[in-house]
Amino acid sequence: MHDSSNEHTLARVLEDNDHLAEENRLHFLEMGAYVVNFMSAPGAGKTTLILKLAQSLSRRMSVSVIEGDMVGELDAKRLRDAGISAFQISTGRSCHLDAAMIARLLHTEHHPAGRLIIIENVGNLVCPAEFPLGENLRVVLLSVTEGDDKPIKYPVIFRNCDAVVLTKTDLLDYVDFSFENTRKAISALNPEAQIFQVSAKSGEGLDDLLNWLNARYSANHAVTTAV
Ligand SMILES: Nc1nc2c(ncn2[C@@H]2O[C@H](COP(=O)(O)OP(=O)(O)O)[C@@H](O)[C@H]2O)c(=O)[nH]1
Ligand SMILES: [Mg+2]
Repeated sequence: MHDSSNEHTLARVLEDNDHLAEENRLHFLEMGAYVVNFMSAPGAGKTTLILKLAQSLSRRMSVSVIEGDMVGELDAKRLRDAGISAFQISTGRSCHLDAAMIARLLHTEHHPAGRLIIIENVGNLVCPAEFPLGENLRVVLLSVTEGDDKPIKYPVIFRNCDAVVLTKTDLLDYVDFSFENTRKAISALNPEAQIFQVSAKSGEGLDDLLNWLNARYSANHAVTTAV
C-alpha cells in the first residue's frame, strides 16, 4: 500500500538530519578534525580494522573513535583496553547513528578530540547509508564471508561511499567469493569508489588502506589550513 504521509515524514527526518550533519561538518572543521565514518553489516570486522588503523595512525596524528551500537560499551572498551580514546553512543532502538546523536556527543564536556575522528556506525548495510553525520569520508566494509552478491542487493550504501574495504581475505579459501565480480558490481554502482582487500588478522593489504587514508587526511589538511 502506498502511504504518502509515511513517505512525507521520512523525507522530513532525512532533511532534518542533513541540516544537522552540515552543522556537525562545520563543528568538526572548527575543531580541526578529519572524520571517517565506517559502515558495514554486523561482524564484517569494523572494530578489528579500526583498532589496527587507529594504532598505526596515532603514531602520526591524534585519534579518537566514536562507537555506535544499539546497546552496551563492548567495542569502546575493546579500543580503550588497547589505549585508544573511545566514546560510545548507545542508539537504543535505532539501527544507525544519526547527526543529532553525534551533535549531542560533541556538545558534552568530555567530547571526542583529535585530528582524526573515526566513527564506527551501527552494524547495518541499509540505514546508515541515508544518515550522513558530517563526516569527510565514508568507508563501507564487506567481508568475504557475507557473499559477493551484497553490492547488488544493497546498492545504496555502496553507491554512497568513498571506499569499500573487502575484509577477512585470509578466509577466502573457505568461502565462495569472487573479488572480480564484487569489484565489477561496486564499480558499476560507484566508479569513483576506491576498493581495498584487507585482512585485519594477517595484516595483508592494510598498508594500501593506511596510505590512502593518510593521503586523504593530508590533502584535506592542506586545504583547510590554506583557507
Ligand atoms: N579471520 C578473520 N576474522 C576477522 C577479521 N576481522 C575481524 N574478524 C573477526 O570477525 C568477528 C567480528 O569482528 P568485529 O571487528 O567485531 O566486527 P564488527 O561487528 O563489524 O565491528 C570477530 O570475531 C573478529 O575476530 C579478519 O580479517 N580475519
Ligand atoms: Mg564493532
